[in-house]
Amino acid sequence: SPDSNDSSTPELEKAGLLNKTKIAEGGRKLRKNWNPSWVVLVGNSLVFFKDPKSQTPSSWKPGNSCPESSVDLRGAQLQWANDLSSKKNVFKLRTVTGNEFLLQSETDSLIREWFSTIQSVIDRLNRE
Ligand code: I3P
Repeated sequence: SPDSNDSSTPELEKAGLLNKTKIAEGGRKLRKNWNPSWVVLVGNSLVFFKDPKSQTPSSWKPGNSCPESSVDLRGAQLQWANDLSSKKNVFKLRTVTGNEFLLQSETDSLIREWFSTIQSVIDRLNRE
């Protein structure tokens, strides 16, 4: 399309369902609370939405797809973290502000794709 290189329209890199828990906020440890999350990697951000399957029909109204939270990937760190959970296929994302998230999928190939795609965005931002 003619607008595909418009720098004001960040490129959608990836979207899908992952299990997510936040484990630290500003460096302070939080109690784990795993939940399915619709995760969207767009531009320099990872954006979290409520699991569409857990939403009521009324929450499908246009304009109600408000993100739960958004993570700036600039300066973020990504590492495999199977030692931090009894679940398999877990990685940790740490932001410069000291927020930490675990992301997980039962599907090996899927979690590897997410890891490498997020890492490539972090690497790109580090080169800027
Ligand atoms: C936690 C819950 C989490 C688990 C966590 C438990 O218990 O079972 O799923 O993390 O383990 O403490 P609660 O619901 O009572 O808070 P994983 O599934 O990632 O293992 P942890 O304390 O060893 O992190």
